[in-house]
Amino acid sequence: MLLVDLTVHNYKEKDGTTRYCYLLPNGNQSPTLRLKPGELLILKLKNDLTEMDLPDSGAGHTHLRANSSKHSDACESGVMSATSTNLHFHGLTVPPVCHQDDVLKTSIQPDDPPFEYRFRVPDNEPPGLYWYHPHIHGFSTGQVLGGASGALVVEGIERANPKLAGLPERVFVIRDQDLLNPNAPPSKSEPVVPKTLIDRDGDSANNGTGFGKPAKDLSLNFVPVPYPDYPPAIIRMKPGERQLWRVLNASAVTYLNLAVLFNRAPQMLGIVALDGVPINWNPAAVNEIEWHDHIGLPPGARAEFIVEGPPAGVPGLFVTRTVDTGQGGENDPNRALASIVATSDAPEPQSTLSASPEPLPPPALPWLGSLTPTRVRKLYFSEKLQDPNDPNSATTFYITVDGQTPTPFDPASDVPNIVVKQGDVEDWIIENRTSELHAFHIHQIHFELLDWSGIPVNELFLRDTVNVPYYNGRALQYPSVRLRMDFRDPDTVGTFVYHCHLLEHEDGGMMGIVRVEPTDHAHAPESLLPSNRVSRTGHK
Ligand SMILES: [Cu+2]
Repeated sequence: MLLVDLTVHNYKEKDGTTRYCYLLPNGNQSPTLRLKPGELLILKLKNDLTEMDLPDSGAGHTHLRANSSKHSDACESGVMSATSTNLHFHGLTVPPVCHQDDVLKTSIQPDDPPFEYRFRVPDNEPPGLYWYHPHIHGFSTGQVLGGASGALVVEGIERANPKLAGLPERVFVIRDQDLLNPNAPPSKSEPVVPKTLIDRDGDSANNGTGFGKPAKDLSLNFVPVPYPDYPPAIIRMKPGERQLWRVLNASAVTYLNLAVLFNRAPQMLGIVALDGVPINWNPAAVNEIEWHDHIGLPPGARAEFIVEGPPAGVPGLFVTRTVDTGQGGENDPNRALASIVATSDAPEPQSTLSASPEPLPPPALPWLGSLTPTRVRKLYFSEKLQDPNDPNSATTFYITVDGQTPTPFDPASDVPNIVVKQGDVEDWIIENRTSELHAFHIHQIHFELLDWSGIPVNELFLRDTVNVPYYNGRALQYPSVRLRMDFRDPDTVGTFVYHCHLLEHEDGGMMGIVRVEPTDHAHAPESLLPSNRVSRTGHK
């Protein structure tokens, strides 16, 4: 059992930005939670947020679902304000009910006593990197951009992949934040971006040049790497040492494209898990390690990979390369994250994987990709300027089930956009009708990427967040992904959300509701029946 007392706290920096963090009683920030499959987590969250004249994010409205008396039930209040908070455990297959992983109604206010999250990590949860962050609709961006996020490791990845036995491991959380030096000219070492390529935000037009002002600064485990000079953090390793790096993109809006360079030459990275699931979780997986020289990570996604330290004296660099996010997207240029310094006296990471792991039994359920989907649904991302004649007016963001009327997410309604039956698998085609990338994410479940704009890719591994390519305005068809969605686990029964993981888009309306109905109503726990709005308690 893991007992954690966290306080979510905010304060104003000298530069006027508001920072958020989770504090342990000893003052440590945003701890990495480590849990074994089957282990109980009891996390008490105290809301210590104060009003800081936050910039409006997204929809920006304060929505009171129900009665907002001072000590309203945090399970039912649904209050959405800048000082409300809650937690989402991204990637875990735990039930979408209050005190576990509900974000639709759970809302903790500053006056509330510490709120208890209590759940058992499922016995069959794949070992890997998950994370926690607040998920109050309309206010997620501000809190996550401010730093409210942390890693959660389900231990035992070396039991799924024996090649990892005995490796030292490190967890890297990459966050984004508002630019520290928004008015600084680009570094002198950069080529000058022609004026014609600069968009209205003052960014380079994001045409993949890799240069220009980024939309947000990045930090690596809270060490900021600010524009324009990107002074890197420092990672010390022993020369040639193999380590497992577990990297979380906890950015609110920034896409990453990770690479490790020695003397500027890209090195091979041995991917062993994506989005918390080992890539050899599929019994038919050919490789236990997939070697690539770069790894794309949309906001919310994770990658776990083997890195070898540079030879002694050879300078190493951990970087993110540019991502072409489309005309409507943010500028995500090339930039350094950390220098890798190899010396024989480098300290070892704090944590090492077991040297003689007991192998995990193979998954009990058949591989998702080997099944026939019960049905196929189509959804699409779209955007609309609130004043079509004013390109600077606010944008409304939509994710719409094909055939339904596009409407931004309505927190006052819990009418599902999609109803599925527990036990089913479905294929969802997600189309992008906008000129920027979106990152499709769904709570509670993982999926398999089958097609990329109609071209079969049939990935042999699972994801919970996937990039959807942007529309270039010319092609005859919108770009899309086809996903095999897995609703077999009984823990998925209930009502939860899918959304774009660029949190400005989610806050701005790009979210929908799915309800997973139990196969047999007669045996469903009362609290999970869709008509029941009174007793959504997750535990007693
Ligand atoms: Cu989006």
